Amino acid sequence: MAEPTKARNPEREAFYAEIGEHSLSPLWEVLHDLVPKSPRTPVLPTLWHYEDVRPFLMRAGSLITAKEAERRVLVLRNPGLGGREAITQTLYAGLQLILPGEIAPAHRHTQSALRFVIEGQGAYTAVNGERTLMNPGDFIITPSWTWHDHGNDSDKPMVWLDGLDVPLVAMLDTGFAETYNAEKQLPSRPEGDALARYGSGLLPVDYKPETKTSPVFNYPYARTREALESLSGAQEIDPWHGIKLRYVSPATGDWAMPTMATFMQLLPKGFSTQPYRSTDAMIYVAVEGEGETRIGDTVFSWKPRDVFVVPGWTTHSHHPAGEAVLFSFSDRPIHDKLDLWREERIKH
Ligand code: 1HN
Repeated sequence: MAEPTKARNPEREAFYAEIGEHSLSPLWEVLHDLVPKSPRTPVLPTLWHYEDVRPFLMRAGSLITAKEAERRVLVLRNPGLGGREAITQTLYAGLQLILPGEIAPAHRHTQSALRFVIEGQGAYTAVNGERTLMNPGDFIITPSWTWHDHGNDSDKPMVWLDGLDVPLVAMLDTGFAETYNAEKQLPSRPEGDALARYGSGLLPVDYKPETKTSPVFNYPYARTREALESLSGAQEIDPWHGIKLRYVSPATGDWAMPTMATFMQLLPKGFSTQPYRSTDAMIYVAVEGEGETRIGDTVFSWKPRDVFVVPGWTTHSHHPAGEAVLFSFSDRPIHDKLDLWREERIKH
């Protein structure tokens, strides 16, 4: 800390100890920690290679069933957060495995969840009575307080990344949860209903949003990839982002989820991003291609299915070996809504 520390002497120490007994403390001893000149995060840049984690996931698969576990997930714990179930200060992430024939039983909670599909295809997640089949690269939403269950009717393991606002909801003391009265929900709408109603540049004529979460709950990778492909020949490629798109709610134009921002970006072959930082810590999943990301003094080499974290307000740049596609998410909507979000585009 640049600020001079206040002198401590026995009289002051005795006073602090005495008032401590009365649930009081001297602000002047901690003022500059409470009000830092710029963000000082305990979150550490961290990389999980999928090929290292996958054997542990499969071992978990023979150790416990999805039914007994309720959710068979290996949590991606940020080593800077002292053993908390958190990947950043506000967000949680984990890799969930569901084996052929298994069901992860229905429940609901106030925490919002996103799924980013990593491996396998043909398992489903059901949200408030509508099923969607999961394919690699799909971004799927389980909005706050919606019933959800997952099942794998395919003949291969399915793995996806869960991202939830668990630490945020815990900090706000707003966690509620319920279990459903059956293992799985009976479908009340056909598959593809939400995408047809809300995700085709059209909306039902009298539609009014009832919640702050997008009514589209599966953004299929095939569509996202097609959009990026069409733009890959574009002239203006952002020096800091490459070709970066954000997922939005078609009902509001706002982020797809109230607490989590989600993005997909294409980095053209031979392109490196310029150094950049923003207040929101970012969780990245490599989808296609290989490359390196420099985060402060740390260099991570990634390939498809690897997950890594960029702490908030930490300068980073991406250096793909060839064309690459990255998915990412953060708590940026919260920063935005509280007028706290800042970014810095650095020029070399
Ligand atoms: C949850 O409900 C799921 O529904 C996954 O798949 C991970 C982590 C913390 C709390 C609830 C799921 C979760 C979770």
